Amino acid sequence: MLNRMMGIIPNASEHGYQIDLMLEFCHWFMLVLFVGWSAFFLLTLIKFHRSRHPKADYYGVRTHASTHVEFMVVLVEAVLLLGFALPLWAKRVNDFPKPGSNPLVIKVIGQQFAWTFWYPGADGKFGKPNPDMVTPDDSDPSGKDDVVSPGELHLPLGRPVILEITSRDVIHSLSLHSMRITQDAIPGSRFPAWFTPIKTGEYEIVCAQLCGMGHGNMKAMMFVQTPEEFDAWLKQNGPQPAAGAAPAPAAAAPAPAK
Ligand SMILES: [Cu+2]
Repeated sequence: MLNRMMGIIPNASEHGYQIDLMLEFCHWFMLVLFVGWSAFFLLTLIKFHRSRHPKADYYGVRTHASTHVEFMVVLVEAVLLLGFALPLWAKRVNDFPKPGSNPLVIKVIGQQFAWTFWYPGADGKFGKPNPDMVTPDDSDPSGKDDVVSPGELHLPLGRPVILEITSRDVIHSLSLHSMRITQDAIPGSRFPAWFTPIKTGEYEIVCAQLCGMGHGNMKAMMFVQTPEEFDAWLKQNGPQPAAGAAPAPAAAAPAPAK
């Protein structure tokens, strides 16, 4: 409830509800602390006003109540950290989808001020990139079927996705709010992030790291589609048969060995 009041957008990933649960808990806890400390502050203003205590008492507090309250706050924070935050984080960094679960691996390249998404194509292998990092080198055959999609991240519903995130220039941060995923894009490094989309739809992608004058416009779109729609999109954007080529393979010359 508090999450919604704070304007959080609906979750669209498998693990997202756990993060939302933790956020909700955090918000309630902060609300309790805010009300508690504010009441205490007002109480001290009234109770220790100069008109009531013209002479300072240098001895101070004589009960242990505040120690107990502090201990409870530390305890709740420890539960938040050890019970929610660390297990969630451990799952993000340790439990990467096994090859058997057929994860879709996509390279993500950030630059001032755009995102490029690179799919490995049917062979499942990324081609060698040119020095510009966002176009495949023609000399590498495994890059022939790659799909490079500037500004549009298309994902199939229900299939685990591993994003390998890097940057061409300065530090950016890929933020998929609806997937509850944010990962810095750092030049010279490739950081993976994974999630499973569970809701079809169109979502906004933004840069979460102040990266220059155009940072606010560094947006892209994410489309979660049914697997059929996704395959159709990939095919449409993949290598097209050369114009005029015979579609029937029967009479065609044997394909060159790979
Ligand atoms: Cu950026």
